[in-house]
Amino acid sequence: MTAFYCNPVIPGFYPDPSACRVGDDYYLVNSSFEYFPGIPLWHSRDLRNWRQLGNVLDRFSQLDLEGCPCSDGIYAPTIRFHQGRFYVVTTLVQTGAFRNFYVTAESPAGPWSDPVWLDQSGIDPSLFFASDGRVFLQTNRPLRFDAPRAIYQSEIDVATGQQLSGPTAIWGGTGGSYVEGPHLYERGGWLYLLAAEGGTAYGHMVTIARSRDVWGPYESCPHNPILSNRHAYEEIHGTGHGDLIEAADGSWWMVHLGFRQTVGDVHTLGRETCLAPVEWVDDWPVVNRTGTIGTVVEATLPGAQPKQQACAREDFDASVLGPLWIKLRRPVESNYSLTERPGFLRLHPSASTLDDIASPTFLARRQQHFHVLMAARLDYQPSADTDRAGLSLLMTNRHRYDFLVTRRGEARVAAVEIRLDRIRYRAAEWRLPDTGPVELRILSRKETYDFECVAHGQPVAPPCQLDSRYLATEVTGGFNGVVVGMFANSDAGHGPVADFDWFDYHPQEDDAHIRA
Ligand code: 6LW
Repeated sequence: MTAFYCNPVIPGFYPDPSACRVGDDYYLVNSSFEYFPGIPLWHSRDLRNWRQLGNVLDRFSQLDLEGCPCSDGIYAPTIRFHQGRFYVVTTLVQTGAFRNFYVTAESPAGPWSDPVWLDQSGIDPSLFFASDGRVFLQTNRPLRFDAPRAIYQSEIDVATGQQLSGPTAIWGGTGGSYVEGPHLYERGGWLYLLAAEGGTAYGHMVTIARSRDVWGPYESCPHNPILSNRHAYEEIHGTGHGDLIEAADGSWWMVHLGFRQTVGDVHTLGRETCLAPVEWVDDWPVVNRTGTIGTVVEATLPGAQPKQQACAREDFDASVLGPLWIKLRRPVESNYSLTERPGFLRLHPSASTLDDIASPTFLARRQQHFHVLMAARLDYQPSADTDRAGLSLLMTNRHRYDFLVTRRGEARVAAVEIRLDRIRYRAAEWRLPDTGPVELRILSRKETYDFECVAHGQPVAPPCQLDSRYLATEVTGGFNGVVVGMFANSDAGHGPVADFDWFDYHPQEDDAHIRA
């Protein structure tokens, strides 16, 4: 029987995947940049259906993102399991420094330790536990611009993080730009060094080299790059930054990132987690037979796991939020309450706004589907035109669409505002009834967002439509994808609270294959 699965396996802004296996269980982590908590952690038994267990960095003693610009913060983590302990190693990019650290846990659900800081800088750290007990750290080029671009390695004492040898260049790649994303594996007497090259955009690729010795010399695979969609006719582009994994049944796989284009050859949802089958031929890996990957892949998965039903409505009845919810930088936790008004998420307004590199009141999740209805029911009585609460589709602090309730003089109004660098204007404004909750509904399609406001069960006006492509990475730059969230701010932070009764995220029919 022919079996198929669909990519991406984790849609939306979940880049730089790294995975490890413990028995029949697989664990996967992603980058998280300026969002808190950091490093989403997933579990699967078939490598295709992933359930988020939590976040690795969930307290300020592990992660303080105060003042962190967009797309700085937590870069590409690696997860490994060794002798009963999980290790996640990552980079904190802050104020021009690239500092690496790892945290450990006995259970992937946590608690994870406080950081153990490493001496070697450079991004994309990975740990290799050699069979003789030694532990090696790989990164891209440490921050010394006189050093050649290459993968660098040091030996470390993994109990303390202490560096036992200086970082040494072990492989310069195949000539592509941005040699990064290293991982080292042992198989059949060979050491394999995987890398990403070409930069994390349309020229992205995965390359590999092998050696008998951990320090090299490394011999490049004759069919490098082993994965790249740079010349492929596929909806998925930018495939790269992979991690190899041997499944419980002996089959091999690669998790890697890729992004799906929307109209106009741009992408808005960020870089997503994909899965590719791997075979070994002459002791070299061959990825998905062709070295390219698509949205539909012919392969038999290495296990079975029930499909996860996406929960469409968050009704804020529980006392804690699920792990998918994220906030900006170093959130002020007292601005968020699930208990002050039971059954509601109460947001206390911040003085800072989504324009600021600060920690404004904002609770968000990633937009994972092109075709999705995102909506919230908001009970809010603004008392001045500086009181603002609602939904935001946010790519960066300078690139977003706000859908908010505010005041214009005597009138309570809903408005759709465009924030694109210096281009800022109100695309629509509707007068609202003076009192009562309103529903803010955003219908996303590949090319558009429709904003519709409903009060007392009736739309207050026909929807306002905006083109989605101005939020694309090709416009905004950076490493992120669009998130959708609830916000509240006011002058000096003294305005009224905003009560959200529920938040809906309903993927529409067209994306059924992604959830199948
Ligand atoms: C990551 C680098 C990359 O550290 O983008 O896709 C950087 N590759 O390896 C940020 O995600």
